[in-house]
Amino acid sequence: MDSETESFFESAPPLKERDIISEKLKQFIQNDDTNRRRVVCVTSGGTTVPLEQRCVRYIDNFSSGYRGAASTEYFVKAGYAVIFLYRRGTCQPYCRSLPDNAFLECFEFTHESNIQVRETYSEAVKKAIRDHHAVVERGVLLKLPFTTIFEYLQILQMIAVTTRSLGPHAMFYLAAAVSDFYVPWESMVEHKIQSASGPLDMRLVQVPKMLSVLRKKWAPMAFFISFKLETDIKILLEKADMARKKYEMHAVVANELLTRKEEVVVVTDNEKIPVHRDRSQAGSDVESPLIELLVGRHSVYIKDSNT
Ligand code: PAZ
Repeated sequence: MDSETESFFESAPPLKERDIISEKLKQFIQNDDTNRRRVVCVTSGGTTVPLEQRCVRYIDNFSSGYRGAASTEYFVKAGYAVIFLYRRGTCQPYCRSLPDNAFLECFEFTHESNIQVRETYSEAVKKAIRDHHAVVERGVLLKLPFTTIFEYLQILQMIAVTTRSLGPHAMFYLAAAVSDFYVPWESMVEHKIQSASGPLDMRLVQVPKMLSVLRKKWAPMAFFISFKLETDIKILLEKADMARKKYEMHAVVANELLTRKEEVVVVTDNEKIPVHRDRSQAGSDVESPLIELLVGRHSVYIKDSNT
């Protein structure tokens, strides 16, 4: 690890439940007698940057976690076991077709004051429960929540180190929107910042580029997909390709903020492949063809690694 990365981890607040997470991860990986199961770590949602140690205020970003939740469903369908590293409170797999306040909207009282599912939501609720129960029973989904940039990177490191034994069968699908700047723990005030002190003057430092360490040191055999988001379409593909080369990603998925649910471009070493939602199908999403494409590329990678 370079010195910036080391000092990030050394100064980060200790991860709560580190031992429990470590045990869950070990069991999840061992839950495979053939050791040939494909495992993908899907990261989802945005990391926060706390401004106070006893955090009242924080910097956040827009990510809803839809991409990660939808992709998780398609990876499970394709036979993968999924470690879903997600931001607390963001979109969850198998709940996408339910309303935000599903608990209140989907249910109603019967005449006998029991609870029943409203007719309009009946099929969506049944499907969500059926699909979710199936993955729980098969033990193919491990959900690990994070809130801050500190939690996210510490858990990601644990996942990488634990899945190393899977070699090329492990995939990282890094859809989370990760903060570029943060306040180091030791330079953060302990208590709530007081507005009476006048304008806020605060220095944010750059988050060390963990993709390099993740790819080269923590999980050197795994298959890596990262994401590049821009709001200016003119620089998107160039930036995606730069990231691919710099971090030696197997592919970078380029997307633009406003059209991210309609189309993405998968940038590899010799191609730029546009992937669209099937607009002729109501309720279709871009994640379905995207995961199909990436699963195919991962198969080739595994085959090539074994020869
Ligand atoms: O979470 P969401 O579905 O609202 O958005 C997905 C996304 C745009 C966060 C993801 O596709 C992505 O680009 N993640 C990486 C963002 C970045 O460049 O840091």
